[in-house]
Amino acid sequence: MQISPSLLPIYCNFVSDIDECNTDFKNCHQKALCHNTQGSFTCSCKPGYEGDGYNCTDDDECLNNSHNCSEKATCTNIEGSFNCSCEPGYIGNGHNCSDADECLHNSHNCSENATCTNTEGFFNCSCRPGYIGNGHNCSEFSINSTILHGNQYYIRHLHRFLASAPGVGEDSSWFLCYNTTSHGWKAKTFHDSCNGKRNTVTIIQEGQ
Ligand SMILES: [Ca+2]
Ligand SMILES: [Ca+2]
Repeated sequence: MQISPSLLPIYCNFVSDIDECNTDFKNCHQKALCHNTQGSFTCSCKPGYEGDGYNCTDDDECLNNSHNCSEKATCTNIEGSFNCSCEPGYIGNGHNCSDADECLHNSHNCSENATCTNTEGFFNCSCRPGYIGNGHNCSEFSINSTILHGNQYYIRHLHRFLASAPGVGEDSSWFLCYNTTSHGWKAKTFHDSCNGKRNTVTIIQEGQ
C-alpha cells in the first residue's frame, strides 16, 4: 500500500522545558550564573569567584597570581575583582606602568641649585659645580685659598671632589680618616689612618 506523505502521523513532544533560571527552583549561589538546559539547569560562579556554582567565594587574584597587573604595580584584592595601582615612581593604569620622568614633569624635589637626572623608578639630584650638599639642599661653596689662588681649574676640580663630603650627603662616599680633635696632632697617627685611602682632603679651620 502506498501512503500519501500528507497522511503520515505527526508526533510532537508536548513536554516543554521549564527555564529554572527564571524561577525560584534554582539554587545557584548569589554570586553564580544560572544556565538553563533542556530539562534542567547548571550553575557556574561569576567571573572573579571560584567554586562549584552552589558555593562561590571571592577569587584572590593577587594571592594566586591570576591578576594582570604590571610587574611595577601593587595588586589589591577586592570582592569579585582586584585593583592594580602603579608603584611610586611609575605612572599608568596599573596594567601598564612606565617610569615617571620626574625631571621632565618637574615633580622632583631637587634643589634649584642641583641637576636632576631621571632614573628607572626614581631620580637623582646632584649639586651643580660651585654648590655642595646632598642634591636636595645645595649651598654655595666658596673657596678662599692662598694655595689655589684664583686657579679656576683646581677650584672646579675641588668642587667636584667635595660634592659628597662627610656630613652633607646621606650617600656620601667620603669617610673621616683623621680628626685632630679626637686623634691628636700626630703625623704617625695621620699617616696610619689616612695612607692608602685614595684621595684625601685636609680641612683646616680658618685662623688656625
Ligand atoms: Ca578578588
Ligand atoms: Ca624616574
